[in-house]
Amino acid sequence: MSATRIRVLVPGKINQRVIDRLAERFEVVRIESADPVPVSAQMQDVRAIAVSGRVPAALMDALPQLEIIANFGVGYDGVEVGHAAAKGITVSNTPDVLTEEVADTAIGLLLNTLRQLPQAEQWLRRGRWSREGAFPLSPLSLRGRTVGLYGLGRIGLAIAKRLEAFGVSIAYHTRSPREGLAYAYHPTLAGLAAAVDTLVVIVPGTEVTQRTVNDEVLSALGSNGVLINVGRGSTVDEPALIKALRTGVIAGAGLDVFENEPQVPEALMALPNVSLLPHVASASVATRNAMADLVADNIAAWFETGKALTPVPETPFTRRGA
Ligand code: A2R
Repeated sequence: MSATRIRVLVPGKINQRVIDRLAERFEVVRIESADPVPVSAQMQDVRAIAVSGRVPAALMDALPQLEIIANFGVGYDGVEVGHAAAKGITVSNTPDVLTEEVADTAIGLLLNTLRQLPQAEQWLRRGRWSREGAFPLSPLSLRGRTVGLYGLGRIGLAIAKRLEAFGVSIAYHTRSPREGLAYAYHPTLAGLAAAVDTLVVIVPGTEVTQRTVNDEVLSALGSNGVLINVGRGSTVDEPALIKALRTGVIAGAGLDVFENEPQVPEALMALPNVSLLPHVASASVATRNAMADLVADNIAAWFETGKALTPVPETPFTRRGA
Protein backbone atom coordinates (compact mmCIF):
# COMPACT_ATOMS: atom_id res chain seq x y z
CA MET A 1 0.00 0.00 0.00
CA SER A 2 1.33 3.43 -0.90
CA ALA A 3 2.10 5.71 2.02
CA THR A 4 0.03 8.50 0.47
CA ARG A 5 -3.21 6.63 1.11
CA ILE A 6 -2.68 5.98 4.78
CA ARG A 7 -5.32 7.69 6.87
CA VAL A 8 -4.29 9.62 10.00
CA LEU A 9 -6.92 10.78 12.50
CA VAL A 10 -6.46 14.03 14.42
CA PRO A 11 -8.98 14.39 17.27
CA GLY A 12 -9.29 17.94 18.65
CA LYS A 13 -6.87 20.82 18.28
CA ILE A 14 -3.21 20.41 17.44
CA ASN A 15 -0.33 22.62 16.28
CA GLN A 16 -0.96 23.52 12.61
CA ARG A 17 2.50 22.36 11.61
CA VAL A 18 1.54 18.78 12.53
CA ILE A 19 -1.37 18.95 10.08
CA ASP A 20 0.77 20.56 7.36
CA ARG A 21 3.56 18.02 7.73
CA LEU A 22 1.19 15.03 7.80
CA ALA A 23 -0.78 16.30 4.81
CA GLU A 24 2.37 16.06 2.67
CA ARG A 25 2.13 12.25 2.67
CA PHE A 26 -1.01 11.08 4.45
CA GLU A 27 -4.76 11.61 4.29
CA VAL A 28 -5.59 13.60 7.40
CA VAL A 29 -9.04 13.16 8.94
CA ARG A 30 -9.97 15.74 11.56
CA ILE A 31 -12.69 15.37 14.18
CA GLU A 32 -13.66 17.88 16.86
CA SER A 33 -12.97 15.65 19.83
CA ALA A 34 -12.24 12.07 20.89
CA ASP A 35 -15.53 12.10 22.87
CA PRO A 36 -17.98 10.89 21.75
CA VAL A 37 -16.18 8.26 19.74
CA PRO A 38 -16.80 8.92 16.04
CA VAL A 39 -18.52 6.27 13.97
CA SER A 40 -18.11 6.47 10.22
CA ALA A 41 -16.90 4.32 7.35
CA GLN A 42 -13.73 6.46 7.17
CA MET A 43 -12.74 5.31 10.66
CA GLN A 44 -12.40 1.70 9.54
CA ASP A 45 -9.22 2.63 7.62
CA VAL A 46 -7.54 4.89 10.19
CA ARG A 47 -4.06 3.51 10.91
CA ALA A 48 -2.55 6.36 12.94
CA ILE A 49 -3.59 9.09 15.37
CA ALA A 50 -1.78 12.39 15.97
CA VAL A 51 -2.98 13.99 19.18
CA SER A 52 -2.46 16.79 21.64
CA GLY A 53 -4.91 15.74 24.31
CA ARG A 54 -6.91 12.63 25.05
CA VAL A 55 -7.10 9.23 23.41
CA PRO A 56 -9.45 7.08 25.52
CA ALA A 57 -9.61 3.30 25.21
CA ALA A 58 -12.99 3.54 23.45
CA LEU A 59 -11.45 5.48 20.56
CA MET A 60 -8.74 2.83 20.12
CA ASP A 61 -11.44 0.13 20.15
CA ALA A 62 -13.39 1.97 17.43
CA LEU A 63 -10.41 1.94 15.04
CA PRO A 64 -9.69 -1.67 14.03
CA GLN A 65 -6.66 -0.79 11.86
CA LEU A 66 -5.00 1.54 14.40
CA GLU A 67 -1.24 0.94 14.70
CA ILE A 68 0.29 4.08 16.20
CA ILE A 69 -0.70 7.04 18.39
CA ALA A 70 1.78 9.93 18.09
CA ASN A 71 1.40 12.21 21.10
CA PHE A 72 2.33 15.91 20.91
CA GLY A 73 4.23 16.43 24.20
CA VAL A 74 6.59 14.44 26.39
CA GLY A 75 3.83 13.70 28.92
CA TYR A 76 1.34 11.21 27.48
CA ASP A 77 -1.06 10.94 30.42
CA GLY A 78 -3.94 11.80 28.05
CA VAL A 79 -3.45 8.51 26.20
CA GLU A 80 -4.65 5.29 27.85
CA VAL A 81 -1.26 3.73 27.30
CA GLY A 82 -1.98 0.45 29.15
CA HIS A 83 -4.86 -0.23 26.78
CA ALA A 84 -2.70 0.66 23.77
CA ALA A 85 0.06 -1.69 24.98
CA ALA A 86 -2.42 -4.54 25.51
CA LYS A 87 -3.68 -4.10 21.94
CA GLY A 88 -0.18 -3.89 20.43
CA ILE A 89 -0.65 -0.23 19.46
CA THR A 90 2.52 1.87 19.58
CA VAL A 91 2.47 5.20 21.42
CA SER A 92 5.15 7.81 20.73
CA ASN A 93 5.85 11.11 22.53
CA THR A 94 8.18 14.10 21.98
CA PRO A 95 11.05 13.83 24.50
CA ASP A 96 14.32 15.82 24.37
CA VAL A 97 13.21 18.51 21.87
CA LEU A 98 11.45 20.44 24.66
CA THR A 99 13.79 19.67 27.58
CA GLU A 100 15.86 22.88 27.59
CA GLU A 101 12.84 25.14 26.93
CA VAL A 102 10.87 23.65 29.83
CA ALA A 103 13.91 23.93 32.11
CA ASP A 104 14.32 27.60 31.15
CA THR A 105 10.67 28.27 31.95
CA ALA A 106 10.96 26.47 35.28
CA ILE A 107 13.77 28.80 36.32
CA GLY A 108 11.77 31.84 35.15
CA LEU A 109 8.73 30.70 37.11
CA LEU A 110 10.86 30.08 40.20
CA LEU A 111 12.32 33.59 40.07
CA ASN A 112 8.91 35.14 39.33
CA THR A 113 7.46 33.39 42.34
CA LEU A 114 10.23 34.31 44.76
CA ARG A 115 10.94 37.86 43.59
CA GLN A 116 7.37 38.81 42.48
CA LEU A 117 8.67 40.08 39.14
CA PRO A 118 5.26 39.92 37.34
CA GLN A 119 3.71 41.98 40.16
CA ALA A 120 6.62 44.45 40.02
CA GLU A 121 6.08 44.92 36.27
CA GLN A 122 2.38 45.57 36.86
CA TRP A 123 3.38 48.16 39.48
CA LEU A 124 5.39 50.01 36.81
CA ARG A 125 2.80 49.60 34.02
CA ARG A 126 -0.02 50.90 36.21
CA GLY A 127 1.94 54.07 37.00
CA ARG A 128 2.35 53.19 40.66
CA TRP A 129 6.17 53.62 40.61
CA SER A 130 5.91 57.32 39.72
CA ARG A 131 2.83 57.91 41.91
CA GLU A 132 3.62 55.82 44.98
CA GLY A 133 7.33 55.07 44.84
CA ALA A 134 9.34 51.87 44.88
CA PHE A 135 7.69 48.43 44.62
CA PRO A 136 7.63 46.74 48.06
CA LEU A 137 10.61 44.50 48.84
CA SER A 138 9.97 40.82 48.03
CA PRO A 139 9.69 38.80 51.23
CA LEU A 140 11.29 35.80 49.48
CA SER A 141 14.58 35.29 47.66
CA LEU A 142 16.45 32.48 45.95
CA ARG A 143 19.52 33.29 48.04
CA GLY A 144 20.38 30.58 50.54
CA ARG A 145 17.70 28.16 49.37
CA THR A 146 17.83 24.40 49.14
CA VAL A 147 15.96 23.14 46.11
CA GLY A 148 14.45 19.65 45.92
CA LEU A 149 13.55 18.16 42.57
CA TYR A 150 10.65 15.71 42.54
CA GLY A 151 11.75 13.95 39.33
CA LEU A 152 15.26 13.97 37.88
CA GLY A 153 14.75 12.74 34.33
CA ARG A 154 15.63 14.66 31.17
CA ILE A 155 13.92 17.89 32.28
CA GLY A 156 14.66 17.56 36.00
CA LEU A 157 18.37 17.20 35.27
CA ALA A 158 18.32 20.23 32.93
CA ILE A 159 16.71 22.24 35.74
CA ALA A 160 19.31 20.98 38.24
CA LYS A 161 22.19 21.99 35.92
CA ARG A 162 20.77 25.51 35.72
CA LEU A 163 20.26 25.64 39.49
CA GLU A 164 23.94 24.76 40.04
CA ALA A 165 24.85 28.10 38.43
CA PHE A 166 22.61 29.88 40.96
CA GLY A 167 24.67 28.53 43.85
CA VAL A 168 21.80 26.80 45.66
CA SER A 169 21.91 23.35 47.30
CA ILE A 170 20.20 20.63 45.27
CA ALA A 171 18.48 17.40 46.34
CA TYR A 172 16.01 15.05 44.64
CA HIS A 173 13.50 12.25 44.92
CA THR A 174 12.86 9.60 42.28
CA ARG A 175 12.03 5.89 42.66
CA SER A 176 15.63 4.91 42.00
CA PRO A 177 18.73 7.11 42.46
CA ARG A 178 20.65 8.35 39.39
CA GLU A 179 24.27 7.23 39.24
CA GLY A 180 27.15 9.66 39.18
CA LEU A 181 25.44 12.76 40.60
CA ALA A 182 26.46 14.71 43.68
CA TYR A 183 22.88 15.76 44.57
CA ALA A 184 21.44 14.37 47.80
CA TYR A 185 18.99 11.51 47.11
CA HIS A 186 15.84 11.05 49.22
CA PRO A 187 13.97 7.76 48.94
CA THR A 188 10.66 9.37 49.92
CA LEU A 189 8.94 12.55 48.76
CA ALA A 190 8.04 13.57 52.32
CA GLY A 191 11.70 13.10 53.28
CA LEU A 192 12.81 15.35 50.41
CA ALA A 193 10.21 18.00 51.34
CA ALA A 194 11.43 18.01 54.94
CA ALA A 195 15.05 18.49 53.80
CA VAL A 196 14.44 21.42 51.41
CA ASP A 197 12.57 24.75 51.34
CA THR A 198 11.84 24.78 47.60
CA LEU A 199 10.20 21.85 45.80
CA VAL A 200 10.16 21.63 41.99
CA VAL A 201 7.74 19.04 40.57
CA ILE A 202 8.82 17.51 37.26
CA VAL A 203 7.49 13.93 37.33
CA PRO A 204 5.01 12.47 34.80
CA GLY A 205 1.30 12.51 35.64
CA THR A 206 0.59 8.85 36.43
CA GLU A 207 -1.73 6.96 38.76
CA VAL A 208 1.24 6.61 41.12
CA THR A 209 2.18 10.31 41.20
CA GLN A 210 -1.46 11.49 41.44
CA ARG A 211 -1.97 14.00 44.30
CA THR A 212 1.29 12.91 45.91
CA VAL A 213 2.09 16.55 46.76
CA ASN A 214 -0.44 16.52 49.59
CA ASP A 215 -1.01 17.97 53.11
CA GLU A 216 1.83 15.94 54.57
CA VAL A 217 4.36 16.98 51.92
CA LEU A 218 3.34 20.65 52.07
CA SER A 219 3.61 20.66 55.88
CA ALA A 220 7.06 19.09 55.61
CA LEU A 221 8.11 21.82 53.14
CA GLY A 222 7.33 24.34 55.85
CA SER A 223 6.46 28.01 56.30
CA ASN A 224 9.37 29.30 54.19
CA GLY A 225 8.51 26.72 51.56
CA VAL A 226 7.86 27.34 47.88
CA LEU A 227 6.30 24.84 45.47
CA ILE A 228 6.97 25.01 41.72
CA ASN A 229 5.02 22.70 39.37
CA VAL A 230 6.06 22.32 35.73
CA GLY A 231 5.12 18.62 35.48
CA ARG A 232 1.39 17.83 35.63
CA GLY A 233 -1.45 19.38 37.63
CA SER A 234 -2.65 15.93 38.72
CA THR A 235 0.49 15.47 40.85
CA VAL A 236 -0.56 18.21 43.30
CA ASP A 237 -3.58 18.04 45.61
CA GLU A 238 -4.90 21.48 44.56
CA PRO A 239 -7.37 22.01 47.45
CA ALA A 240 -4.61 21.08 49.92
CA LEU A 241 -2.24 23.52 48.19
CA ILE A 242 -4.78 26.37 48.30
CA LYS A 243 -5.30 25.74 52.02
CA ALA A 244 -1.55 25.63 52.67
CA LEU A 245 -0.99 28.91 50.78
CA ARG A 246 -3.87 30.61 52.61
CA THR A 247 -2.86 29.56 56.08
CA GLY A 248 0.92 30.04 55.81
CA VAL A 249 1.75 26.33 55.88
CA ILE A 250 3.97 27.22 52.89
CA ALA A 251 5.06 30.67 51.67
CA GLY A 252 4.31 30.59 47.94
CA ALA A 253 3.80 28.61 44.74
CA GLY A 254 4.55 28.93 41.03
CA LEU A 255 2.34 26.82 38.79
CA ASP A 256 2.38 26.21 35.03
CA VAL A 257 0.00 23.23 35.23
CA PHE A 258 -3.35 22.61 36.94
CA GLU A 259 -5.66 19.74 37.83
CA ASN A 260 -8.48 20.73 35.45
CA GLU A 261 -6.95 22.82 32.66
CA PRO A 262 -7.85 25.33 31.34
CA GLN A 263 -9.97 25.90 34.46
CA VAL A 264 -7.96 27.44 37.31
CA PRO A 265 -9.74 27.70 40.69
CA GLU A 266 -10.80 31.25 41.59
CA ALA A 267 -9.42 30.58 45.07
CA LEU A 268 -5.96 30.08 43.59
CA MET A 269 -6.15 33.18 41.39
CA ALA A 270 -7.20 35.27 44.38
CA LEU A 271 -4.02 34.46 46.33
CA PRO A 272 -1.22 37.06 46.38
CA ASN A 273 1.59 34.57 46.99
CA VAL A 274 1.32 32.62 43.73
CA SER A 275 2.69 33.04 40.21
CA LEU A 276 0.47 31.40 37.59
CA LEU A 277 1.17 30.53 33.95
CA PRO A 278 -1.24 28.98 31.38
CA HIS A 279 0.80 25.80 30.66
CA VAL A 280 3.43 27.54 28.53
CA ALA A 281 6.61 25.76 29.61
CA SER A 282 7.39 24.48 26.07
CA ALA A 283 5.38 27.14 24.26
CA SER A 284 7.85 28.95 21.99
CA VAL A 285 7.45 28.82 18.22
CA ALA A 286 10.80 27.08 17.76
CA THR A 287 10.19 24.37 20.37
CA ARG A 288 6.58 23.73 19.35
CA ASN A 289 7.78 23.42 15.70
CA ALA A 290 10.33 20.82 16.79
CA MET A 291 7.62 18.93 18.70
CA ALA A 292 5.29 19.08 15.67
CA ASP A 293 8.02 17.72 13.42
CA LEU A 294 8.68 14.85 15.80
CA VAL A 295 4.99 13.88 15.85
CA ALA A 296 4.89 13.77 12.03
CA ASP A 297 8.29 12.06 11.80
CA ASN A 298 7.21 9.34 14.25
CA ILE A 299 4.23 8.45 12.06
CA ALA A 300 6.29 8.61 8.86
CA ALA A 301 9.05 6.43 10.35
CA TRP A 302 6.51 3.88 11.58
CA PHE A 303 5.13 3.30 8.09
CA GLU A 304 8.50 3.56 6.34
CA THR A 305 10.77 1.60 8.65
CA GLY A 306 8.38 -0.27 10.94
CA LYS A 307 9.68 1.57 14.02
CA ALA A 308 8.67 4.80 15.74
CA LEU A 309 11.52 7.24 16.44
CA THR A 310 10.56 7.88 20.07
CA PRO A 311 8.16 5.19 21.32
CA VAL A 312 7.23 5.34 25.02
CA PRO A 313 8.73 2.54 27.17
CA GLU A 314 5.37 0.77 27.58
CA THR A 315 5.07 0.09 23.82
CA PRO A 316 8.45 -1.02 22.41
CA PHE A 317 6.81 -2.52 19.32
CA THR A 318 7.84 -2.90 15.71
CA ARG A 319 5.28 -3.05 12.91
CA ARG A 320 4.01 -6.48 11.99
CA GLY A 321 5.51 -7.50 8.68
CA ALA A 322 8.15 -4.74 8.76
O1 A2R B 1 11.27 7.16 39.45
P1 A2R B 1 12.32 7.10 38.38
O2 A2R B 1 13.64 6.63 38.93
O3 A2R B 1 11.84 6.36 37.17
O4 A2R B 1 12.57 8.64 37.93
C1 A2R B 1 11.67 9.35 37.09
C2 A2R B 1 10.70 10.22 37.88
N1 A2R B 1 9.49 9.50 38.32
C3 A2R B 1 9.14 9.37 39.62
N2 A2R B 1 9.72 9.79 40.74
C4 A2R B 1 9.13 9.46 41.91
N3 A2R B 1 7.99 8.75 41.99
C5 A2R B 1 7.36 8.30 40.89
N4 A2R B 1 6.23 7.59 40.99
C6 A2R B 1 7.94 8.61 39.62
N5 A2R B 1 7.60 8.34 38.33
C7 A2R B 1 8.56 8.88 37.55
O5 A2R B 1 10.32 11.26 36.96
C8 A2R B 1 12.43 10.41 36.31
O6 A2R B 1 13.44 10.98 37.11
C9 A2R B 1 11.37 11.47 36.02
C10 A2R B 1 10.78 11.39 34.61
O7 A2R B 1 11.80 11.68 33.72
P2 A2R B 1 11.66 11.48 32.14
O8 A2R B 1 10.93 10.21 31.85
O9 A2R B 1 13.03 11.69 31.55
O10 A2R B 1 10.68 12.64 31.67
P3 A2R B 1 11.00 14.17 31.30
O11 A2R B 1 11.34 14.29 29.86
O12 A2R B 1 11.95 14.74 32.28
O13 A2R B 1 9.53 14.80 31.51
C11 A2R B 1 8.89 14.73 32.78
C12 A2R B 1 7.46 15.24 32.73
C13 A2R B 1 6.58 14.73 31.57
O14 A2R B 1 6.08 13.44 31.79
C14 A2R B 1 5.47 15.75 31.52
O15 A2R B 1 4.45 15.41 32.41
C15 A2R B 1 6.16 17.00 32.00
O16 A2R B 1 7.43 16.61 32.54
O17 A2R B 1 6.33 17.87 30.92
